[in-house]
Amino acid sequence: MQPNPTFLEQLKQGFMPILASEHGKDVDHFIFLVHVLMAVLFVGWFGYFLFTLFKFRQSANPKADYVGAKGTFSQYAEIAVVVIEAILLLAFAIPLWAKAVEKYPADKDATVMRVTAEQFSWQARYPGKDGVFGKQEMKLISDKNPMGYDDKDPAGKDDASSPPKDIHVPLIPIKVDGRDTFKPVIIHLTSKDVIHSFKVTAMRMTQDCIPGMSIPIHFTPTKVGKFNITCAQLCGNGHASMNAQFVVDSPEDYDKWFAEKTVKAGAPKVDLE
Ligand SMILES: [Cu+2]
Repeated sequence: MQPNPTFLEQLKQGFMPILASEHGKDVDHFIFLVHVLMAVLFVGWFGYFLFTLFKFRQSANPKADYVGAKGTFSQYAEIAVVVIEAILLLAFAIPLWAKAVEKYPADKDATVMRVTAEQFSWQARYPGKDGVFGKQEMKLISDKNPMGYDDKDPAGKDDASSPPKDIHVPLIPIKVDGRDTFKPVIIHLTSKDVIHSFKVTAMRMTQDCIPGMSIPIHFTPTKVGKFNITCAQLCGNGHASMNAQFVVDSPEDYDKWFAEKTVKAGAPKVDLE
């Protein structure tokens, strides 16, 4: 399904973490370019440093020069660095960001879910077969119903919650404009308490979860597997224990997991650890 990686792609993958999302290769390409620039700067400036140590050594310059160096090379080098950084920003970083923002998939073409962060766990909610989440009301919020879901809303009857820290999505092959790809995933992120940050390195994805806000992210997984979720925002004493699993399943495994592990929204709430 995927073309064989070129030598350059293999080289890039060699020092990058496992990649399991479609847009991730653009992120990796960008990180690679930034590292190339950093390598050139490291070697270049270090060479320049050695050159000045040698050229301006005391034995060759017994008397201080009160005017100082008049060469313009370092100024040109600085301008070149600024120009290259501008190119990285304008030609690579901004288009990459624009692509993610503009090509937002429609709900009907995606796996949609909600993930709620809390000290110190994550919980996913799925809309069920109808693809619609149950209504939420501020006045319904209680200890047993922290997100204020309306139990009487028919759209919410088939909503389901997964066990804490266990989040699954199916890997569904689709065709877009004749090209083989997979069904995108949309996750609406929020938090019950403080600011957390949902990070799945394999998906090249990080987004803060902010109390009172629902922030959507989208990406296209490309591999089945278990990937780490980490909290990328220092959120309290248990911050380091917020690691969890983001599992990309084959559609069959996903259906099996969904039937066995998730709890219907109407049933007693799954206790968060
Ligand atoms: Cu956290």
